[in-house]
Amino acid sequence: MLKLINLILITSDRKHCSISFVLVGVVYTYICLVNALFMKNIDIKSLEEKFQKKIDADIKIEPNDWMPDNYRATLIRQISQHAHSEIVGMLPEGNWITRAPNLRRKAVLLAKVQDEAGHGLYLYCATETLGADREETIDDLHSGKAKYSSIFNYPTLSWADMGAIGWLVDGAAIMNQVPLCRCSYGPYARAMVRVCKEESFHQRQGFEIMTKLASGTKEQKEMAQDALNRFWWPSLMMFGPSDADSKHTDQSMKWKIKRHTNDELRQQFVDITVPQAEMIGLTIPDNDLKWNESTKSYTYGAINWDEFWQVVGGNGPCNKERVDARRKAKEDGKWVVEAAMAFANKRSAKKSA
Ligand code: FAQ
Repeated sequence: MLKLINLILITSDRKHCSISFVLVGVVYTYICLVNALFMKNIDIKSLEEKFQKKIDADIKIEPNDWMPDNYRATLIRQISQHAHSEIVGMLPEGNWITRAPNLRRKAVLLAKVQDEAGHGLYLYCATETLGADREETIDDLHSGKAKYSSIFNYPTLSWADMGAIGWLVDGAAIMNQVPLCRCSYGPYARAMVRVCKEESFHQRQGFEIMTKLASGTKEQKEMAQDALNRFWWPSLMMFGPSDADSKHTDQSMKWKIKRHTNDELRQQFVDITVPQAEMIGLTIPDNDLKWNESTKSYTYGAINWDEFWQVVGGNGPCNKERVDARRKAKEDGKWVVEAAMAFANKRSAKKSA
């Protein structure tokens, strides 16, 4: 660079000399910028390599560790969708608390719905460890920007639906969430351990309701069969699109956020659930369902993916009702937040006085 400046000084008159200096300055700044960008890319590449090595060695990623931006964004999307699902998932069952057939059933259902609220709270906390703002996350649900599980956009028409939700929906949730206990992101994995313990209680209470109804009067058995008919296919859809259409699976598996593909988990769910239905004398509503001796698993009929994408896109039977209920809950609960804040402020003012 100095040689170049010297050459300009020797060979140029005053006017050309200053133009040349400007040009040299521009070229120099450009070279510096390209260099900085190149170095930054090398730095990020080596950080990414170190990060992937940790993942490959099954070392958990913790909130203060370096992580690629897309890993963070994928987790915020998945965990917040999961949190919203727990909270919206309280609505279809909450609808039956006042109509439970006896005190025992009412107490159990109440406890289950409270558990879902707890799951939502752990999961919102997990998104906060990634830098997400809880209020913004919840606003995204209320504005329709954020997704939540498609299953909760179906109505609960009879008491047997409480059985079907516990048995099938919590059953599918466990199938999907047990592997999440080994997710590479520490706070999510740890939250899932407790969530799965509670979900397995939920699954058993649902199966118990179905067993009782299926062995009850003709009307009760019909009610149980009707609930199974309506919840079977939406439960299979809970696992997400088929692997061919799942845009996140490949990367999420490399990062060990997901440990199995959507289709693998769906198949495991079918294989476990079909014998349970047979055991209680109910029929899975699928004419193409048959045991495949060579794969030692069930082949099942075609899933209506058009229905799935309609529901995910906001056009399911209850999408509007669900989001409206959550918005109303926020509005109605404003005074509680204000009272809690006033109390907290008063207490901290007292402490500092
Ligand atoms: N509903 O590329 P993929 C429960 C979206 S909790 C709506 O395959 P990914 C407890 C997906 O977000 C139930 N949207 O995505 C309970 C993505 O959206 P984008 C919830 C869905 O993430 C029981 C796009 O489609 N559980 O039930 C659904 O790799 C009883 C492409 O999909 C969890 O959230 C769906 N079913 O795999 C409560 C578990 N499936 O990016 C009350 C954690 C996919 O285009 C009562 N989540 N999408 O905006 C996961 O394991 C994954 O996120 C999957 C989807 C497997 C759900």
